[in-house]
Amino acid sequence: MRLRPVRFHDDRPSPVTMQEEVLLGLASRPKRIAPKFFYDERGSRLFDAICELPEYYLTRTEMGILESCAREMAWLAGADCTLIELGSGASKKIRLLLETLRPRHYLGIDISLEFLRESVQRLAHDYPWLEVHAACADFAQDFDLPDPAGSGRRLVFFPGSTIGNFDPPEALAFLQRVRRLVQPDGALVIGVDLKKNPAVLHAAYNDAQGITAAFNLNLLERLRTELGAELEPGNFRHHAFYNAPRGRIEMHLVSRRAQEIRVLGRRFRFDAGESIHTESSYKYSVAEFHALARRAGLQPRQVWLDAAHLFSVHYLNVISRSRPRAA
Ligand code: AVI
Repeated sequence: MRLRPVRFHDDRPSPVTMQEEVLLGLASRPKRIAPKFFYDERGSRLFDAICELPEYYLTRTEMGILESCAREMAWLAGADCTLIELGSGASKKIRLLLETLRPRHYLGIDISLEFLRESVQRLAHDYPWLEVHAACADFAQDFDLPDPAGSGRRLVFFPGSTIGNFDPPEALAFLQRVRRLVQPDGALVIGVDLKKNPAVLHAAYNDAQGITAAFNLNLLERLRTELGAELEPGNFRHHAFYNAPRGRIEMHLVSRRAQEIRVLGRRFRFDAGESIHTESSYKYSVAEFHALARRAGLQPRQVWLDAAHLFSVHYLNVISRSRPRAA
């Protein structure tokens, strides 16, 4: 069997970006580091382990929804589309869509080069009929897309409620960028975690095996190995809680004591109990998410929920901006 080569586009943020962002974040008050820096190779593997946890209902619930709505989604998307996945291509979710939608082209975009390379190679191997492209890029920022397809309708797939990791203005800007990417006739399929009993949320981000804690603390290992930071990860602990007024889970790395760390020649002081805010995970009601999508120029076409209303999958079309015809 002849394997088609994967077309690879490297648009990685340079290491300077990570250095600058980390220094800026540690100098700000409260201290913060963006969640995209969780995903080095180990971080990506820890995240995969999180997705298998009994408490982390998001992944399996979204998968269940996709299984029951994939045929309807294929009908909405039509034949021969270009499927663009934001995030890695390792999951069962993209395989389900590839098998049901049978797109002509697939483009996987991820910030972790190693992870992306591996996952798209596997897709290319398993789906020889598919033209596979991969782009290593930070989709949280403006990025240029290689044009894999030419003409086919573009369907962007953004699963896992990663939209929840953006603050609302960033989420709006992101949806506006996706609209530009898929216009004039494309669509966005997006998984969005729903507001629910805070105890369920708390358990999902404080699992009994401590995998989420390891995922959070891995960020400090990354600062040590990649930026030569002088710090002791054991001097920090994982903390996650639901901030109800803001409708989000917050993850923090809390300093266990007063201490000083050094990063790239700069010193940063921590009081005991002071934290680095490492992630927000916003939860939306269906109505809140529809309102956000419409503000971005996307028209809700369909929404699918699980029976317990834990999670939602939205199909959003581009709102055409054509001028009304003169009477
Ligand atoms: C990737 N993202 C949607 C996950 C979330 O639930 O916000 C990341 C995560 N953080 C802790 N557990 C999982």
